[in-house]
Amino acid sequence: MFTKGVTPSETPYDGSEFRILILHTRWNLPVVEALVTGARETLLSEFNVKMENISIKDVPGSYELPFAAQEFIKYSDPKFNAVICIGVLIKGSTMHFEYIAEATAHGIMRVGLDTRTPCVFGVLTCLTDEQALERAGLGESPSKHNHGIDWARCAVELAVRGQQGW
Ligand code: DLZ
Repeated sequence: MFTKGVTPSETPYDGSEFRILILHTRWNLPVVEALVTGARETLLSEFNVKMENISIKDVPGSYELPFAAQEFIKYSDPKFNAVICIGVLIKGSTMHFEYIAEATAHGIMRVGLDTRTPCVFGVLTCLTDEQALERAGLGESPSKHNHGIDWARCAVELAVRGQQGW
């Protein structure tokens, strides 16, 4: 079995001067909280981001993530180097899941492109509760993995490369 998630870059990225926003939902909060913790701890321990430079804000559901990210990016001063949008969508018996997942994914991408601030898509789109738990590192299987770790790595890498001018 290969390692789950993104392999850390061979480049030792330094996040010590970065301001990072972790924007998360309150839907499916126990799972979301584990993902937020995974992302925050990785920013602190792997990239030396300062505690006071990590802002954590919440919104009701995943659908709100793109709009809120756009507003925080627009009005924050000093600006954020990257935003990690975290949510958990779990499929129900209606079409709600499909609409929200697609709108959220496209919305987060658009905010990133429009604002030129890296916006990480940290939204799990799961068919079952068990899938969500596994991907937040809370499941029963040996291959469980907290994807918040990957999202933090992604945010810092994109922020560094943005600063260097790609
Ligand atoms: C309505 C809804 C449903 C059914 N499921 C979820 C979910 O699993 N995860 C999530 O983050 N949000 C869900 N929402 C709420 C929507 O994202 C949104 O908050 C509302 O539709 C109000 O715009």
